[in-house]
Amino acid sequence: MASGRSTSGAADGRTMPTGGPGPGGTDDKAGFEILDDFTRFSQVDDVFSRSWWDPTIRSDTTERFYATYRRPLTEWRKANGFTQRDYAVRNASWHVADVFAEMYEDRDRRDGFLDDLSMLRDSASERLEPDSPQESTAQLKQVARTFGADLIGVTRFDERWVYTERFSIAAGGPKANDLPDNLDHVIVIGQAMNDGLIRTAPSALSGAATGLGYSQDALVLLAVAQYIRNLGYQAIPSMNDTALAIPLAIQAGLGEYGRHGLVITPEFGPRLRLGKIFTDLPLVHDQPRTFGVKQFCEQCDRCAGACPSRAIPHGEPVSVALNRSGIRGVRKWSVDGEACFGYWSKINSDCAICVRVCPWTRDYSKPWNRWWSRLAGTRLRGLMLRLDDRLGGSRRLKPTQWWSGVTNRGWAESRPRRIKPVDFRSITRLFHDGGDGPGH
Ligand code: B12
Ligand code: SF4
Ligand code: SF4
Repeated sequence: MASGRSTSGAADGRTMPTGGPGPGGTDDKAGFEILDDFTRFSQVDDVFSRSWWDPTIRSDTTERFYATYRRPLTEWRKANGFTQRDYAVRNASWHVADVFAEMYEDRDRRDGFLDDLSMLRDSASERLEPDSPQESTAQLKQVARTFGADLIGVTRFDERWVYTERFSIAAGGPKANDLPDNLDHVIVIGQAMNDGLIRTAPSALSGAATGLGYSQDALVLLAVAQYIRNLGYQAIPSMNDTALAIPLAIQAGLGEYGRHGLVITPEFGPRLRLGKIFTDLPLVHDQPRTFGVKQFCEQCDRCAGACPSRAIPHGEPVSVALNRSGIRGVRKWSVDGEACFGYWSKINSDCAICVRVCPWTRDYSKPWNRWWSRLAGTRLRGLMLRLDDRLGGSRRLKPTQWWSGVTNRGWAESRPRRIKPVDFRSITRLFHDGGDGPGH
């Protein structure tokens, strides 16, 4: 990657002032609360990097966890969803993403995870000048959707979310995270994760939703970035590397932040993987959009109650980092990454229980779910939460059911056929509590 702007040093003239209003003054619209002690984050400190260099995280258990992604566990436990067949499908789903990640290991690169996706041709020498940024944005979105992007938004480059350093496996420590100059725009792309697989969480089988998300993301990001390069502009596609995806996705208008620390979108809820492209193609920016998630999470704590590692907070947003794997100076609901990853290592697969149980995870192609979300964003949110509880919206699909062809469970995916006989007393109680009543 061409090097120009070092993101690790002090302000370079375009650095956002800490505690500032964000690009274009979007912090208020995005619901961001950035405090004076804000400090940019280094990728060296995220839990995955720490599982390489930090003895308080790295252990025989974490080593085995990673090894299972190369060789399926055959004799681990008989549990439904953790058989050799489940590991086989999970690891196959990761295969394309793994090919890119391992392609340049000899150059100390892990494309898509610690380094940007670099398997690209150079930009065309002649630039095609668009009639207007509006036109190039519309064309970009049309191309991206055609290439398979489920969601796409554009925001201004915001250095606050760029990692100060990357993690070098060879050095077991930091390496530079340099971006070329003038990449003023960030395109954020969302890839929906497979609903049936997510419904089986926690299981090795549900990990296939993650792998598939990354493999599809890599292909879409590379193709869209190459399109931009063919127009004569710079484009750097990135999956988990380079910058924090969540604040960028919120600024680009993809969705709102939830208690479980994930972006919730009106189209897929939190069942989404995020990628981004840094570019100098002239583009117009989307605005953050809110649809009632924050107020809903204030009443709901289903993810916090369901998390087996108690990593998700029950209370108010806080500004203290829980450990060295948390960013400093942002008031938000924060997940304990050490605890979450500890659970993954124990079950030898990633977890997505918080995605499965979130009432916003539903099939929005169904009209009753679109109605549910419209009402969940109003004062009827308490009622909508209880309705989802009552109808078993967060239920787990047994992996053996998935293997026999069932891909949904509960009313959020299919029309509810067998609703329990109407209990008029409980309905009266629901209305009596009012839409804004306490959560469950
Ligand atoms: C490392 C990591 C993890 C680690 C460790 C996190 C850590 N603290 O080190 C663990 C194991 C916890 C993890 C788990 C999961 N992850 Co993860 N993770 C990442 C990764 C690669 C880096 C994030 C990071 O550096 N965190 C370290 C610091 C910054 O963490 P933090 O202070 O707690 O901040 C978190 C949030 O509060 C938010 N955030 C950070 N700064 C700011 C600022 C503002 C203003 C706001 C509002 C939010 C915000 O982002 C951070 C995400 O960890 C990102 C990809 C990326 N580059 O962003 C994916 C990512 C966040 N993970 C993702 C997902 C889906 C998951 C899982 C569901 C696993 C799965 N099966 O897919 C679980 C969910 C756990 C949970 N409820 O949060 C998605 C989220 C998509 C979405 N809908 O929002 C991402 C974006 C990956 C992707 N390519 O799509 N993850
Ligand atoms: S992924 Fe699992 S362990 Fe991690 S926060 Fe979500 S529910 Fe908890
Ligand atoms: S489960 Fe409830 S509290 Fe958690 S993110 Fe979803 S709506 Fe918010």
